[in-house]
Amino acid sequence: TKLFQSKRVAVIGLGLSGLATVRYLLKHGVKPVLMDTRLKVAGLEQVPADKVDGIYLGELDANRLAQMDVLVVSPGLDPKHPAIRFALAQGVQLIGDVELFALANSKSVLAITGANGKSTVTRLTEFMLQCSGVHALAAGNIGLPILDALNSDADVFVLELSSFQLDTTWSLHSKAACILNVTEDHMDRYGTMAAYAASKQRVYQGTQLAIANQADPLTYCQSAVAQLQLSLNGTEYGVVQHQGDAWLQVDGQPLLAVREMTLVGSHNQFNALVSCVLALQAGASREGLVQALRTFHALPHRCQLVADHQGVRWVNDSKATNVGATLAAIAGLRPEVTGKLVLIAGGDGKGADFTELAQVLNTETDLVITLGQDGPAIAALVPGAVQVKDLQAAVKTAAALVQPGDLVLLSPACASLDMFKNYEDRGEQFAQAVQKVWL
Ligand code: UMA
Ligand code: ADP
Repeated sequence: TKLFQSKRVAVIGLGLSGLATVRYLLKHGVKPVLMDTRLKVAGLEQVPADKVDGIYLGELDANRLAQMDVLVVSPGLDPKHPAIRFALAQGVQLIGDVELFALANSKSVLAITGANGKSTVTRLTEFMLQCSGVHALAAGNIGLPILDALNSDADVFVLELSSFQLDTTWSLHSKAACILNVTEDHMDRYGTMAAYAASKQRVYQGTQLAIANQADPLTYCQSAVAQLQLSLNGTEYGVVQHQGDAWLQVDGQPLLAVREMTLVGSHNQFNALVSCVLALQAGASREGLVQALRTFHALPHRCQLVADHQGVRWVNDSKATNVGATLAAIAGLRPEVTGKLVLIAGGDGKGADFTELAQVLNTETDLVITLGQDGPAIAALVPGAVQVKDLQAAVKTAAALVQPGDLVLLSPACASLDMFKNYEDRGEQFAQAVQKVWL
């Protein structure tokens, strides 16, 4: 931050990470200018107005931005905003909160990105390290702003990084970094898969070990660092037959039986393998890995069982905000369903192409119920799909049709923002609606 003390710094976007950035800069003697495109910003009252160099709400003023030396831009704001582009063309520097973290941090870092599975791998890796007696802390896109994490005395930071955060990061060094998968998401911001994949590739800059997904060439590291391409079929790392059972294999040795893991679905076996490699790289023990895999609590809103009533299971996968996540949830759960699989999907598709869903919806699900802004686009793929006006109606429609052995899965393949506060709100409303149908 000494670098910034004599500079004019603007913090653009005053959400969780923006406010953490303001606290961080103030603590280090930088007096920033604050901006947000919204007219009303929750949490702004926490900012000591007399300590900052002005607060500007509403449409960004290109000339004001051009007078700055550095813009610290929040992940939720597209750096292609015309006012930001104008300032960059005048030579103003663009960074994000992860870059500020990287410039100040001296502890070990593990970096995780991907279209899906980030939060699961981040929490599981943190837990494996903790079970091994290593003081690890998860931060970043998972919720704890990365600059707040700097205040902790953790020895290892396990960072969940979104492509938005990676776009404004240059100096991050990590012991290991992984891209779990690159399936379509955020097309409203990136336009093409190539641009989205290029953003994810930035996680490999400055890492000692790149961890890629063998099944997904877009995750392969393009630069010449040590690289591991993981697959469930691998012999060093994978799932192997041992003592008549399927076991996770780590470093060429069986680690534990897959059925002893609390996480379910083949996508989670892959997540577990990646977490093992990451955690070992930062000092975890094999005993710690085993203990973590046996006791890890699956995160809420990710293929979470919310009710098991009269032989019908209701599963909340509200965090499935893109097509790839919904495909993984269906593939992971279908083998466990003896009766019908009913899918509830739809919401804000963020410009996605849903055609990849068509085949799976027609062959692997028995009924599709759609809602939200892009519900019609999904319904159009499946003859017999039922369109409803809200989540309560979706649950009622499903409840009227299900029989013992059936499973109802909320896995929207879409963001929630057209109808809900966020994906958590959507998942909670689903769980409440499910409880209500039996009253
Ligand atoms: N916004 C404006 N104008 C602004 C700034 C923001 O309208 O000037 C809007 C954004 O479009 C967005 C909202 O405000 O709808 C929040 O944006 P933000 O950048 O202020 O977000 P933060 O509150 O700082 O939260 C961010 C991450 N959010 C985003 O990247 C959108 C959080 O990830 C993260 O947990 C937090 O920092 C702490 O690091 C959430 C997320 O949705 C979970 N991430 C996306 C995803 O996972 O798909 C990328
Ligand atoms: P993220 O933080 O990247 O959104 P989460 O761990 O929260 O990822 O999982 C989100 C959803 O993605 C889950 O609900 C699940 O359906 C799906 N998912 C989880 N892991 C994987 C994976 N390795 N590959 C594909 N889909 C996955």
